[in-house]
Amino acid sequence: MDKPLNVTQKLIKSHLVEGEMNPGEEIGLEIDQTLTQDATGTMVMLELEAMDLDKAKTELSCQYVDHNLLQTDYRNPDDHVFLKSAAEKFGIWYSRPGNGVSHPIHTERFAVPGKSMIGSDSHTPATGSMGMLAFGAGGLDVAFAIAGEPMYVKMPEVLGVKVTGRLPDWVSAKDVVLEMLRRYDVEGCVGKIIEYYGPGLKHLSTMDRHVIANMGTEMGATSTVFPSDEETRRFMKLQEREDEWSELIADEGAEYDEHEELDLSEVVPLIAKPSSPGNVVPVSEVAGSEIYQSYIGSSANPGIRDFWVPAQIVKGKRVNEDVSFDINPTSRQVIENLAEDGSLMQLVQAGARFHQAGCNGCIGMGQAPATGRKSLRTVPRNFPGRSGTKEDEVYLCSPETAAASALTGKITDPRDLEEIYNMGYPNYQEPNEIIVNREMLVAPPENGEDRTLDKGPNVVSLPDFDAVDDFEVPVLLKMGENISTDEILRAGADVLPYRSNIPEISKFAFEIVDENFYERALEAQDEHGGHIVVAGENYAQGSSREHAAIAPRYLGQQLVIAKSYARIGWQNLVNFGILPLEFDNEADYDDIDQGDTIKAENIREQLESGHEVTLKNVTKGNEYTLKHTMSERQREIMLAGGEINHFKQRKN
Ligand code: MIC
Repeated sequence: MDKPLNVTQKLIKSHLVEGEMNPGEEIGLEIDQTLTQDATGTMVMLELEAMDLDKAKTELSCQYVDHNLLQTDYRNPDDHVFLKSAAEKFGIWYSRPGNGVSHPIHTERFAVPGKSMIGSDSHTPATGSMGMLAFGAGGLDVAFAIAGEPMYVKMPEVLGVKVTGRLPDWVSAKDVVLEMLRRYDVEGCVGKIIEYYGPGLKHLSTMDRHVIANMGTEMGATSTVFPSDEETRRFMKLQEREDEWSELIADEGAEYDEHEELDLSEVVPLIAKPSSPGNVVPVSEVAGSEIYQSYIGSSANPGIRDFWVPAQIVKGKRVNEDVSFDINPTSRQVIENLAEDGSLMQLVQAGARFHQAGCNGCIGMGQAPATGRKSLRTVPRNFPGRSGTKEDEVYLCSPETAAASALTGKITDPRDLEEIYNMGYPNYQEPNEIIVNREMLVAPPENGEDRTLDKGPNVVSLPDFDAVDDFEVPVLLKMGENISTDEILRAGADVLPYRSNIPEISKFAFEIVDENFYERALEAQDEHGGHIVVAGENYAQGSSREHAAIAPRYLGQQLVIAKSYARIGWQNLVNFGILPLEFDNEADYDDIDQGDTIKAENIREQLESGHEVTLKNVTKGNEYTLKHTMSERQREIMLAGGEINHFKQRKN
């Protein structure tokens, strides 16, 4: 008899086109669906153009416009127009600006149990809430998937989390994932897929599972997977898609590489302090601090219940006069349902500032907090400066905690509402019918291949990059642990409009770490032909934005030496020909300083011959033997100067 399989193994096995399912080995997976959002999607469409693609080869691809929604000049709207033309040309669905956040909409409208997907957004694993195998990836990997190529990833280990019990009052799915973050921090699940199973799952709705799968990314996980069970069926029926449901559960006796147990009844209200999602403590530990903002919404708390519960909490009351109570509805569908059930009125009457459906302030596209003030948000991450305010103080919490704190003006454990307002916990019962809205999802035309792309002046084609060669360049930065892509190339309303313009966006590279980085990089490029940077563990964690590799590469970055890397960030470096080397020992990291000159000799031969590279520190007179974990296929990509050059070579 065949070995019993868990859900992750079943999903991988049914999509495996290259390699063996041995943890750590590179495997190739067939991809059924793709998701792109506007802030990364413009680059994906430019990449498809560079690859001369005629039509998407996937079963379904959808381009969402949810990030760059502010229209303070022509740039963002030009991108929207460009994306619609590209969606038509390449045969891709188009979710119009204002329709809402990609991940929950994809889960509601398109996700199908048993299918695979990659998306140019790190939170793509959210659809793992429905028994899908979904990965976040850099734009170029998504472009290749749209072109029908496999996705390559190191075969992950599977961390099985057995869920028991039932959540207490005032505690919700966000607290569950914060509990996981408390245990695993931001790098504890690198190289793993988290699979949830067990009797407790029946008390978690699909949108609760979405919250948990969405933020698995914050632990560095390759993905998160839930089974497709009766709850999935109920959800799909509610979304008028029951016919697309099928069961996908682990076999009796299936095993996991690692084990964890989570008793829902023991979870308490939790909060991640500034400025890392892994900085988790009980809300009670920080209760009492005054806040400036309470912000509800985003892909990390997208369900109707995530607005309904706060609406019940603030109903008939007024939020504190010093609090900006920002409500960011997930989608038009959510707005319609909140209007129908009265929540919208309750929120507005309590003082809510209602924004359009989309990601908005989650990536600093508006709603930046005031200087030195605390902002409580239900969003997935709080890396430094991401909100748009340089020295921000963003806390991540549940909608319950955000609503309670909006009322009192101080960080408040929602359980205290029972005493303060004599209030019982508003338990949400999802109705048997909801309003389903498909109106702003535009289906691709049958034959759009001849459509010309509508490119505004800010949509600039990708620059060409040279193949890797010997160098002698300065170390421009020596950084510490857990440097996020928000620090490498920040978000914010002033930067995001340049996502389709590499020369312009490169001016913001590493600005959070060093304000003068851009000028120093230009100088190093002129004088030495480039530069390198050094970092600690988990380099390039966080978002999937490939701009965090392309912009430094455009400024002459040859290589990064780090203690370790986040998966997507590492892959993006390889895709764009920046060599990702790893320290073999702590002493070498300690030895190397900002300003040192590093020399690489016979680098091509060194790469061809194995997994070690020796570099010389000319300033100190030392040599370092460093490692890399690229597969043979990736070494070829690196030698070609990146994936696009490699693709062109393969075609000729
Ligand atoms: C994020 O949450 O960091 C983002 C903004 O959605 C990113 C994508 C981006 O930078 O455009 C992500 O998660 O990948």
